[in-house]
Amino acid sequence: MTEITAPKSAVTAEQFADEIREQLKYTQGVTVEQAKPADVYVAASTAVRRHLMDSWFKTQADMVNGNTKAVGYLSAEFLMGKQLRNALLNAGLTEQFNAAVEELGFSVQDVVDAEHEPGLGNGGLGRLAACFIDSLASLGVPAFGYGIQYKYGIFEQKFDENGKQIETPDYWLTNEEPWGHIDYNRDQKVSFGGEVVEENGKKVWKPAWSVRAVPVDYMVPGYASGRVNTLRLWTAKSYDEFDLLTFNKSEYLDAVKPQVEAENISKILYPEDSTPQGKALRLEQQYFFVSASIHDAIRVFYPGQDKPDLTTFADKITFQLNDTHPVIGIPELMRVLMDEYGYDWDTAWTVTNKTFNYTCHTLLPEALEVWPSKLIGELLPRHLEIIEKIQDQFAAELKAKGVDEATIKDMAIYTGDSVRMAYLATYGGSHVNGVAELHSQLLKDVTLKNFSDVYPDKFTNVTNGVTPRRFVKLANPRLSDLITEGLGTDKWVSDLELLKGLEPLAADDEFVKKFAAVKQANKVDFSNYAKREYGFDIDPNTMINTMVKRLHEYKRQALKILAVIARYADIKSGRIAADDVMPRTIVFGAKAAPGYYLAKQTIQLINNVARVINNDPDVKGKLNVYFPWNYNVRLAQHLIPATDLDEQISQAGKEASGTGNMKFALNGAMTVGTLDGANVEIRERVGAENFFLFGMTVDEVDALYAEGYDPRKYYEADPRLKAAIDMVADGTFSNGDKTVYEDLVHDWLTKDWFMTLADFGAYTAIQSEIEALYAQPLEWNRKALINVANSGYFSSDRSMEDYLERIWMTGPLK
Ligand code: GPV
Repeated sequence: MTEITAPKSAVTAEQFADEIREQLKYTQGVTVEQAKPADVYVAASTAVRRHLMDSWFKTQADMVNGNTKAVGYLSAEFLMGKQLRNALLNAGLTEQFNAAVEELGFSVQDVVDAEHEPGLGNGGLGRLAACFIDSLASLGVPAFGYGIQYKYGIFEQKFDENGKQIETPDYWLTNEEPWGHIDYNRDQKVSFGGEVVEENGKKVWKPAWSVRAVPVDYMVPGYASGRVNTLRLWTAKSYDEFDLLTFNKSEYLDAVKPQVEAENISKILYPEDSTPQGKALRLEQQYFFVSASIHDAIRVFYPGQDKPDLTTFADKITFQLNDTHPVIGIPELMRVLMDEYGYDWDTAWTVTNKTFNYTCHTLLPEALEVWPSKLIGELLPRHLEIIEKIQDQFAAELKAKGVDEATIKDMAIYTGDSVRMAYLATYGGSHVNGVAELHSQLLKDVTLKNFSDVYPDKFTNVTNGVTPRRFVKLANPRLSDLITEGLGTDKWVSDLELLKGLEPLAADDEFVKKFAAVKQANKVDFSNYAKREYGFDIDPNTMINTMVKRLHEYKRQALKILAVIARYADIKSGRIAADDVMPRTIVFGAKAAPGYYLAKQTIQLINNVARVINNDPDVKGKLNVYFPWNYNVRLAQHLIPATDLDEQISQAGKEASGTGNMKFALNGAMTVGTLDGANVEIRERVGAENFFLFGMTVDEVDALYAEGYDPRKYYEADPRLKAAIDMVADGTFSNGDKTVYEDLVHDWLTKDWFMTLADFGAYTAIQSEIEALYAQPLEWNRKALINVANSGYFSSDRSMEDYLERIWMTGPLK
């Protein structure tokens, strides 16, 4: 007997169909006959939202009335993915929805496809925030996600006829968006500029301009918890719809200017990943959402109180700073406590220090935000004063602790010229965490070493995780059913460590064959999807070998594409007989930051390698390369369950964690990877014999730098590597034009900052091991199943439990 615990609403399919009809008729004003799939999508979404409403109210009431500290997850990005299926799952309405939609004469697929994914994040950091709020709701922990409702999310990626990336705006709000509820009556005023004056011995900030922050609320339904939390995304509106005086002079364009300027603040998501973009608008965005969120939390937790006792603030809510983007919240809370509520500095500092915690997501020093003091002074003059005072206090504290002058200078939060946001976050909050064991260790040993020496107790680790609801249950229904069958229960969806119970089944050939059949069926599905969406002809009987993530030098897509070129040359030159080649389909997915030149060249190269290889009869059926454009959450949900082999090949010591690696392991892909980020922990858990490890370690990388790295040596020493690079240089992938990849090749041969060439030998060497195993499907699938069985740790539910215990010191609502 299989135990089924998934939420199931008592509503029948007929009732749900009636609710959709009502919505269509009374809210949207269309008949069922007139309705398009997009209308039904809006109606069904609104209906599900209504089913969640009572739980949403109850969760808010229990949070405010009870004594459970809430979590405020402050994040510039929430990469949510589509909402409908997830909401249906958590409301227990999936079957009713499917039946109702058919009864109304629509195809379920068409209705689900009508949803436009909100791309309000760049990559791992934004998706992590989405997984975390899903887990908090599922654990029943009261929480707010606080961020920005960008009008334009991450750009839509296209490729031109030369294979170059083209960025086009993502018009995600052009159609009705049923999930976000705009709440004009819970707005906040956010001010900028102006000056600070003294009035009766008190500092008073006289800002020059203000914008209206209006919340747009998204429900965050928990799975089987009965709880629904809130994601509150702020949108910027102008206070002066238009300037009447100007308008009377009929200078129409000038009249609407203030409105345009105010609304610019929440207009676009900066498309950078791991590199700060030093723009005034970005700082405005950061302050905008953080200031509104802090005031919102005071409104929520001290309802109707003119003189709230804010010394208890840190007992009401704990703010997690998702990287440095929201760190301006530290001086903002100081300012609010002192200037708006009259507390003294020390009281304000104690509260602020207790309220904030900081998660660092990088090891790249260039990714830690540093703002010019001048800019902060112009936009937020009072905050700059507070930061200066924090610096004075900090320096005195260090001195008292016996830290030497040089080190105090090295650690400066405020240098005079600039403000280092990571240092401000580390000093201003209670805890700092990295996102995988190795990363947290390197933060202590290298990136924030001085801080860790002085404040060792602040530092901790929480290894990232991913939500099993979206990335297993929704993305991979076949595997989900098989897991439930194997375990005799579906409880694993909210207790992922139960997957461990699958391990004995890896010895059962019949079960392993069922597991293999699931993967094969998923590959067929993906092949059909890729045909429909992209026009690709992917052979589902080949190994699907995937590399999906942002395009970045440190992630080393170049290593993969050079290995593909080398393999192509092996076959072309007859060094390997075509018949001896294990057929592979390589799938890339990656967006490059629009200003990141080498990353964009790499995209162009991948597209052109794909064009040449896919059109070459000599390698037909043996090697194919596809690059579906616009990689996003939706594509991830289709591609990950169909992947046999996943690439996690960053240079050791550069990837903070990675979360794609976790999604693939949970969906029964094998990983080829370096000892970097969370790969280390994945390998520890699934077993070294079930993971394809290659490449230099962090220590080996450091040693090679120290001795002086010369990429050309590797080029000269390895004929296959040389041949591959020469093909890029000689125009093989650019119709004979040698200039197209000149800069890329030059970089490889003279700099190669992330040692792609040095790891090429090890990377190509492990391919024969991979292919030998793939030639034995039963053994391959056995190992892949062992990966699934041992990846339960990588649930974001576990990450949230770690944060609750180590950092937030709170728990589920009673
Ligand atoms: I800093 N990350 C990101 O997506 N954007 C950023 O701006 C920064 C970090 C990523 C890291 O690169 C990943 O290793 C990590 O898994 C992810 O954040 C979530 O922690």
